[in-house]
Amino acid sequence: MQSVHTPPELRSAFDAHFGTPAPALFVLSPGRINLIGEHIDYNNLSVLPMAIGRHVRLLVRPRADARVRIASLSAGFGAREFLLGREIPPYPVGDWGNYVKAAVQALARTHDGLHGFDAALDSTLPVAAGLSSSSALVIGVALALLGANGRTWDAVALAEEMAKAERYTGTQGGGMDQAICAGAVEGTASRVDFAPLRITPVPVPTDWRFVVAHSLSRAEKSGGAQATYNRRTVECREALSLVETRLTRGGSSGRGYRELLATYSAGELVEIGEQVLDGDLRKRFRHVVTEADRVRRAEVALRGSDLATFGTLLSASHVRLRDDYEVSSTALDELVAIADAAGAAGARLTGAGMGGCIIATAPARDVEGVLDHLRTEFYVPRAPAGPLGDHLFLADPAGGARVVELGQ
Ligand code: NG1
Repeated sequence: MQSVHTPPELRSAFDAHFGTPAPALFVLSPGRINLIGEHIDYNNLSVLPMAIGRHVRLLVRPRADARVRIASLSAGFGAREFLLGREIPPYPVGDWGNYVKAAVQALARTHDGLHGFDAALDSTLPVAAGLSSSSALVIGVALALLGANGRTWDAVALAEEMAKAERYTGTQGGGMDQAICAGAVEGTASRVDFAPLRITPVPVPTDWRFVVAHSLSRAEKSGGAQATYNRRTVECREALSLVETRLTRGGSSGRGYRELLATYSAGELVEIGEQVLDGDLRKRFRHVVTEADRVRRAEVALRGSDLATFGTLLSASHVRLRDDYEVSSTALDELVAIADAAGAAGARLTGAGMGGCIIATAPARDVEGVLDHLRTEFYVPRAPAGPLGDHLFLADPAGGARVVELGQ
């Protein structure tokens, strides 16, 4: 039995809500930064995320019945309680409990005879920051349920199942977040390929640093941001279909972006897009095909410890996300500009955008300068509430979600 230090405040919350006996499991489920490959996972194109050492954490006690009770320590979240089953009615749109129900309903459909659990939950990840707190919660709940029932799982299969499951909340997401959360290996980023899902660890050079800086505006996955996100997935499909129709002279080929990129270079596809598409669709298409190419080159740079090339690709990604995909914001652009001017090798928004965080990369010897500039030029004038370390921090490559059995 592995002994582990569980957070005392989480243990107190568990005891206050659920009394004795003590929790039996501790689940740690990481957030992530996406190094590069933004808004292309739902087009089945490869991406390069990295799990970070900030987590959704659950203390869990199995139950003998089908009830799930979960209490969050995060301010304003409260507790949720429902019955496990194959058809679980959702809470109102935007309720955090829907991420819990998403995982539980999906597993109830594929696993017979599951019992529920009681859990206290907290997070060292900022919420709605584009750091995948939602998928960390979904995967964390899945591990809590499987662990409480003594079931085993395969990280890749679970990630695939939970990517579909999370659509219960209304976001038509790709599978990047669930994959990196379930399948990350410490010390590495991962190339994630889709259809079928594959997770290939790529070591991160030990002298590379990744700064995470929050724009102080939330990247809400409900309401307007969710609608924009879902609209982008439709625009990508429309652009693809128009390009394919032209390339096959009206015949329907059923090919995807990946097949197009295997036949044509990104540059050729940009030209084809210019002939076939107008307005927004032309811009969305240009981002997608050039971003896929940047991911491929960024993986080569990462494997070759070539931070200058890697950083240039990150910065180019941000420009396309800002100008073509239109998911940046004034604050995100400002953070990127400050990081660039402070000597970062590259910087870009990470995650879905429309608020949330940027990442900036720099060699270890330069990173203090980047942090200093961000601190003095962005955060000091805005004086955000709470410790600065909640908004500005370094991210190290962490391992995937895990369950620890607690000794009594
Ligand atoms: P975040 O940043 O966690 O909202 C979303 C999607 C990803 C991916 C990115 C953009 C979900 C759960 N996550 O991430 O699949 O499409 O946006 O690259 O939908």
